[in-house]
Amino acid sequence: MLTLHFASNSRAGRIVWLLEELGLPYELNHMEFHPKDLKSDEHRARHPLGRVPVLDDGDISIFESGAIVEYVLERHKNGGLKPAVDAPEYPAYLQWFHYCEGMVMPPINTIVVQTILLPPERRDETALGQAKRLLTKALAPVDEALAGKDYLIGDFSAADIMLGHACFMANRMGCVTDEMSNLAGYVARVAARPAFDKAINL
Ligand SMILES: N[C@@H](CCC(=O)N[C@@H](CS)C(=O)NCC(=O)O)C(=O)O
Repeated sequence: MLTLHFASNSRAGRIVWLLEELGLPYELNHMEFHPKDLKSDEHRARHPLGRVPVLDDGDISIFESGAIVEYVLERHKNGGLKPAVDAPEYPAYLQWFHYCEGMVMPPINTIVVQTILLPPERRDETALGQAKRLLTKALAPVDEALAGKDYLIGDFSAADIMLGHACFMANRMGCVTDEMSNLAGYVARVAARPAFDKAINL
């Protein structure tokens, strides 16, 4: 049985979304997004930094959302969500899958720190403004790539589970601008998927 260590409004939603899309059974350890749960000895034994998501599969325990997605697809996939290695879409699939944590999440992390996690007296407007500008810049190529496509490589794939989730978060933060009409349509399509809706509302 798969057990997902999860907190609401976090990247752990990507894994719920994935498991729901694949129709795989799983148990949820629903923790609070609070140090009392995430930084407990019990959770630090699963993740050295006390973060989510973490997935247990029998004796195996794995963290890093992208690694978990790849692990589930390779060991438990139930029909797709990834092009074949020799398919023309494969390089773009890899690129957008990794663009998520590599380029889009770093400014999102800063925005979360500067608007939610830090107490108001320690927040820095300059750092916040920089992160918002960086995020808007990082989203521009995604908007361009989506021209004429419903999803990042045409058909829905695990790259959408990674980057689509990040784009949804960016949109919530007001960083998908009016000029990014492809991206706005994409976020709406992502949000309309029942598996995503379940994941985001847990
Ligand atoms: N690159 C990691 C990031 C994990 C991460 O930072 N998770 C956040 C939630 S989105 C977390 O657990 N934060 C708790 C904390 O920083 O204390 C991944 O993709 O899994």
